[in-house]
Amino acid sequence: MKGSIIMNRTERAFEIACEVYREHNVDPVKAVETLKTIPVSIHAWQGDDVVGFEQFDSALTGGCQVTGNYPGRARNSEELRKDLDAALRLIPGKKKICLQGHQVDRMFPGVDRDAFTIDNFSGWLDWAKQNQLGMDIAPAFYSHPKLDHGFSLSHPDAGIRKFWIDHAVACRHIGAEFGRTLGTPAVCNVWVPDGFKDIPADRFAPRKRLTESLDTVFAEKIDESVLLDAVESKLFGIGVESCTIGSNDFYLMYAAKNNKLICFDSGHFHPTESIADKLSAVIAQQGRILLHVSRGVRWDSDHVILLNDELLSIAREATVYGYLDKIHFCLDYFDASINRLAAWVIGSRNMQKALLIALLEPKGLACAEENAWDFSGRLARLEEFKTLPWGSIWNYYCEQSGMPDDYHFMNEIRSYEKAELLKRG
Ligand code: RNT
Ligand code: ZN
Repeated sequence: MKGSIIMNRTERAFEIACEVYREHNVDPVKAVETLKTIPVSIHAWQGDDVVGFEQFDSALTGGCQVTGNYPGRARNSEELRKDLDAALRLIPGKKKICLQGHQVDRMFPGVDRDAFTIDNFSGWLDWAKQNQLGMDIAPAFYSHPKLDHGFSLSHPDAGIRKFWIDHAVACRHIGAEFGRTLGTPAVCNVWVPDGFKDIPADRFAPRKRLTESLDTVFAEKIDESVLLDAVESKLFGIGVESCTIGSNDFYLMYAAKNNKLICFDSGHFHPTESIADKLSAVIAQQGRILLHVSRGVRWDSDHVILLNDELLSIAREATVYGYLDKIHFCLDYFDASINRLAAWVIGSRNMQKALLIALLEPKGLACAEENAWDFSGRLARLEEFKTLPWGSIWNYYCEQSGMPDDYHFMNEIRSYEKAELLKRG
């Protein structure tokens, strides 16, 4: 770009922004190069409203739900891949796709979730290979008649537990196959909706059963070069307000003892509790973290993520200490009241913007003031960082990646909506 005679506006703004950052001892080119290497796993379930493609009417059996009826929900895996293709054209950077265990490509007579194999997901595998995408997976412990009274892995009945254990094992095998074929490990995340609406008489027995079920699910050792296991906690959900069996304390202990990834979902904690502070706490002592990046609003945990303080602090804490390789980013929200591609694109771009802002932070300056106990100076510094010209670096990055900037991407989404989504019944 330096050698070219005429620079366009984006390039001119980028050059000026680079001057400002260099004054702060930050190399924006390096920040962009790092950003390009951070995989963000995009949650396929925004596209089908977490309904899955098993072709039986399972949506109302509970455990996980979406609100809204915006036209264009993907009704099968081909439609979903088509929608993802269109969304991915508007999301810069390195991407993976995360599937729920019921977003099958095809069904076979008599084969239920407990016996799914890679053959149920072969279309996904071919597509991922063609598009050089990594894949992640999460067993779907909801929207199925075997979710009885809202219980799966911690259900008192051994037969029901076995069904869900087998589903989780099936998903681990499918994940391992994704990992092997695509050359990047698949993250397989276990989240169960089990819990009580009202105050239980016995919190211990279901937690003991959940521990035992998880031990069985993870009994088979699978090489971490192809599969990484994660477990996800939650404070409460609709219908399980009084007790969630898989609480944060439960899974934090489980992950630490069994060397699994703990999954922190930003919508799964008390509203004043931020997951950003948890990252250094876990990594200072042990391993790795899966982030489910989401946004809680009152009792819902799944709104499209915004470029707000919460997201900025998560990205900051994930990037600035040099342990980025220990953090896995997966988006997890579903809004069926807006265009689903817009939901994907806006949220994914916000994730990437937050990461870029974090990578551009003149960390050394604030740290020097902190180390000298100059907390007033540190405060002034951190506030100053907020007005640094990261937007010019972002626009340049989009242009370099052949993507429209934030001002223009909705045009593409509107055309796709007209050409494709509005035609779906
Ligand atoms: C639910 C959990 C879980 C789900 C997905 C669809 O509260 O966050 O991760 O969002 O399984
Ligand atoms: Zn989640």
